[in-house]
Amino acid sequence: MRFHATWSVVRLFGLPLFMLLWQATPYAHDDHKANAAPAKVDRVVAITASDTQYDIPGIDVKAGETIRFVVTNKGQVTHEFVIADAAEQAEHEKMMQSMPGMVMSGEENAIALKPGETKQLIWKATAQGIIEFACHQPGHYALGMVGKIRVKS
Ligand SMILES: [Cu+2]
Repeated sequence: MRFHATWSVVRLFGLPLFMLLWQATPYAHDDHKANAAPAKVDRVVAITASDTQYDIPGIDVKAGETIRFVVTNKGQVTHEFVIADAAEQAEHEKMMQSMPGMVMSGEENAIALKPGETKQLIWKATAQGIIEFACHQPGHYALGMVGKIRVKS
C-alpha cells in the first residue's frame, strides 16, 4: 500500500511536493484518516461487491450532499471501490493494469476490500455531472465492475 501511494503521488505531483507532504503528514495515506468522519453525512448508501459486480448500477445524488458509502465485499477476491470521473477512472485503470498485485487503497476516494471486509468511504458531491465508482483489480472494470453516481442540482 505504501509503495503504491508513493508511486501515484510522485506521478501526479512530482518528487519535491511529495517529499514535503510526506514529511508534513507521515500517516496521511492511512485508510482511517482518509475516511475520517466529517461533521455531517446526508445519506448512507450500502453497496455489496461480489465477483465481479456491484449490487446496484448507480445512485442519484444532489450536488452538495455528503454520502457515506458502506461497502461490503461478499466475493472471493479483493475488490476496490474508487470514486472518480470517467477520465480519472480510465487513468486509474491504465495504471493498475500495469501493476499487477497492487490495490487502489490509501488514496483519496479509494478503498480496497479483502473478501468479507466492510469499509466505508465518505464522499461529497461537489458539482453536477456523472461520476463513477469502480474496481480496478485486473479485468474487473472491463467486466463491468463500475457504477454511476449522477449528481444533480
Ligand atoms: Cu473487483
